[in-house]
Amino acid sequence: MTSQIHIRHYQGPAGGWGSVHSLLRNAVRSRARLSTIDALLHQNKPKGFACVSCAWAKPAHPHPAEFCENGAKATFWELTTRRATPEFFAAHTVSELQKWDDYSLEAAGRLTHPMRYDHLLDIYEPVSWESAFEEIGRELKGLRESEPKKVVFYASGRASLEASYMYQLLARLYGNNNLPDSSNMCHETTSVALPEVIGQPVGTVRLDDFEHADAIFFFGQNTGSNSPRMLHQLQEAARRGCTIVTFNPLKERGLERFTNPQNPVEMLTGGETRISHRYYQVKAGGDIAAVLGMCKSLFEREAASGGILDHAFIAEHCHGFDAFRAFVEEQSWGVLEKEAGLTRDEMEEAAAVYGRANAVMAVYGMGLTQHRLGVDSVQMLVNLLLLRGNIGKPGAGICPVRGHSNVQGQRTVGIAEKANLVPLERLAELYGFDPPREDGMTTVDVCRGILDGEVRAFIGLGGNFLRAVPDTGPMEEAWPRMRLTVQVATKLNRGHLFNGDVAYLLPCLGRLERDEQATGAQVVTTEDSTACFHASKGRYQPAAKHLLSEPKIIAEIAKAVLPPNPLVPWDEWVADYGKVRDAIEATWPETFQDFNSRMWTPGGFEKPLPARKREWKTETGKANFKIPKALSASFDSGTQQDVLRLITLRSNDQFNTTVYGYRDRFRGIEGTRMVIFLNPADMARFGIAEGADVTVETVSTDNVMRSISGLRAVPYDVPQGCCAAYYPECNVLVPLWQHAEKSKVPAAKSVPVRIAAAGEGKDGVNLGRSQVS
Ligand SMILES: Nc1nc2c(c(=O)[nH]1)N[C@H]1C(S)=C(S)[C@@H](COP(=O)(O)OP(=O)(O)OC[C@H]3O[C@@H](n4cnc5c(=O)[nH]c(N)nc54)[C@H](O)[C@@H]3O)O[C@H]1N2
Ligand SMILES: Nc1nc2c(c(=O)[nH]1)N[C@H]1C(S)=C(S)[C@@H](COP(=O)(O)OP(=O)(O)OC[C@H]3O[C@@H](n4cnc5c(=O)[nH]c(N)nc54)[C@H](O)[C@@H]3O)O[C@H]1N2
Ligand SMILES: [Mo]
Repeated sequence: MTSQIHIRHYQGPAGGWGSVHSLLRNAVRSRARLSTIDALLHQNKPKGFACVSCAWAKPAHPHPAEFCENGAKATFWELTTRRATPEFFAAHTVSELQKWDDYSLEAAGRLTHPMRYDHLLDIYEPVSWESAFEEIGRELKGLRESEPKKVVFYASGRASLEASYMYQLLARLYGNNNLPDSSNMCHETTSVALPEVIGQPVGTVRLDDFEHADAIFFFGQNTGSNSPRMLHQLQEAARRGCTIVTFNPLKERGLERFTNPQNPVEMLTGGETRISHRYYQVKAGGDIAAVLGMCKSLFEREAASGGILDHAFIAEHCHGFDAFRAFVEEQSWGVLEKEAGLTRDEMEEAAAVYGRANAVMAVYGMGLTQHRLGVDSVQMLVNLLLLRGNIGKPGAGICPVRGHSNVQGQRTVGIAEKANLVPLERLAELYGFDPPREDGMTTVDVCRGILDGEVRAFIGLGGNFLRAVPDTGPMEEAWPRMRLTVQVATKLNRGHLFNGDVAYLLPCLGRLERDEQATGAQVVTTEDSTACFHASKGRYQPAAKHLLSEPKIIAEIAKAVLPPNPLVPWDEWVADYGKVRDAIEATWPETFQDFNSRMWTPGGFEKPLPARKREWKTETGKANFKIPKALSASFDSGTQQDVLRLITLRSNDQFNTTVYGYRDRFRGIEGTRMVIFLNPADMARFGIAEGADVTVETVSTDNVMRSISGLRAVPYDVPQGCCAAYYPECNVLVPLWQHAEKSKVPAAKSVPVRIAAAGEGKDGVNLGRSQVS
């Protein structure tokens, strides 16, 4: 950790020498194995492994080095030589570890032994796998007899298709559909929004569409930090003359300009490519209004001179057009300007770019999905695309950028709390049981259940649930009231430091490691953001000899809990993951036909996407125009002038709750994460000096005081009335009940806050834990 905080304007492009320096720094700080360089050369390659960082598509003809700065960081930290051994746990009580920050916990290194929490000694103690499975089995069996619906099976989006399939089957055989995953905090909004309007839960864009797009519109997705490999496609598109337009409250460097670190000429000459031709700093939650403004302008131009709308497409393929047009025409520019935080000229200018382009792609991320009206925001973007037939033709389409490297795939193979998304009849037939038919719990439901004492056991297949969810304070307090908590993980995190009566921390292999089972080295598969499936083969020696694979751990828990069922061959599946793929194929024959041979297809094999072919699996059989419920996706602050919209987001030096360092290069922050980015006019209005130490509190009517102190005020180019700070530190401020209306994704991009107090700037860094009172 650095003891100085530096805040300075970063002049460089995304990529470039900055990314090379960052890579080298992380190689040293993570204490990665020497073999990591070799590892990077196999990352995202047809016979190599799928990166453990983001879910961006993996091309059929990859670059010699198909990795990015942040993917490499994830690899370094996974192949670290540091180990969190039983000696480590003996030396630190869990109460002591609760005082550590996220970075220090991650830096403890890879877990090596199965551990059980001893409440009396307040430490984790090593145990044998046999005794762990025996006790977990006993506890779960007991709960299954009395309260099978009170057990939760959470998955973070990293586990393979094979592990995920086994996990969902375990939950359903156990007796519930309580299968939330990280997607419930992320793109569940997409999974709810898109089926209603285009009849499929995932995007329609494939990698080669980037070669044909005339314009690409970005909404609330920070490519440079969170899916940097996409910058290659964007750079090529921009050079070809494709116009790139961004809507984002913050000026994100990766969307401004990029130097390809793998291009020696660019690196040596300082060459860089401008990425966005237009950059609109929309207000947080202002996208519905901004897109409506674009639509209004398109209708006006159509009325004036025609030639703008794709009438043939609308007539043949769409439903609800007339009502949508009437709604758009009713809107007044004044109100749209206020809600979007953009001028009429800006919205008309964006509409003109859209109207000129033959093929348009709309890309989006958490800036749309994590809002109260996130579903409406996504559907509004689809409305825009439909006006000119921009779905189902080359170079066009909707492109949600998924987060975790297999989060989309987990849903595809049945990790879903919504029963109707899963072919339960097929499962019933294949495995001779009566699967539970009612919906299970979402992430928000699980949190409520834990707060109310309703949830009795939590099994976590990866992730850091407790740190990723809203209302950190009350959640940490309630968590230990559970009877059983089991975490399957590669690294120690804060979520492992709050424990039920019986608590286990089970270490597993990572995806980069060799996974030897009875029939030899195993291969796993994942699905990327463009709905392509890839094989991934681990190459490296496991971090410790006691690690088990995720499929093995799931199978052992299943065998310890469930009565024997000859139709569910847990041991055979573990011996040969190819047999799990056969079972996946048997469950979804259309999607996974010839799974075991096609998984090696360079670039992945494609999941059928009906909307790409203009087949609409919606209730109307058409693509639906949808009228948004309101003009702002955010809360309504009424006349309260001092309420700001807080955006919680990621730095360039983290993967979700995993903090790799204290350097957010693009935003010019170094040495701390305890900052708040404020508009200079708001700082002046509230009398906050640059570098001042501020306390921020949530504005709410539920009588719960949520606040965080010790955030340094950083003047930043963010719209007035909006501010931004890092997740997960600021999760203390996010109320659990503030979530997307239809998808229940926490509304982490628009928390109503007030600056409660501003003190003097302090020297050094304040990394104090956030307080909830
Ligand atoms: N290196 C790295 N890669 C990652 C991750 C990581 O933590 N680190 N996380 C992974 C995961 S799980 C996910 S889901 C993705 C997340 O990747 P992103 O979707 O990029 O998520 P955030 O970093 O939260 O940033 C969201 C962006 O939306 C903008 N924004 C906020 N509010 C609004 C709004 O109202 N309107 C608009 N138009 N923009 C807004 C913010 O300024 C920010 O640029 O990345 C994945 N990849
Ligand atoms: N305020 C706010 N909150 C947010 C967000 C936000 O933008 N703002 N973003 C939300 C989003 S998009 C997401 S996806 C969630 C993330 O929520 P999670 O997915 O629950 O959290 P991660 O931080 O990705 O989990 C990291 C942990 O996963 C474990 N792990 C890593 N690799 C493996 C593996 O191969 N196997 C196993 N078993 N374990 C592994 C390690 O122990 C590591 O510490 O957070 C959400 N929370
Ligand atoms: Mo995510």
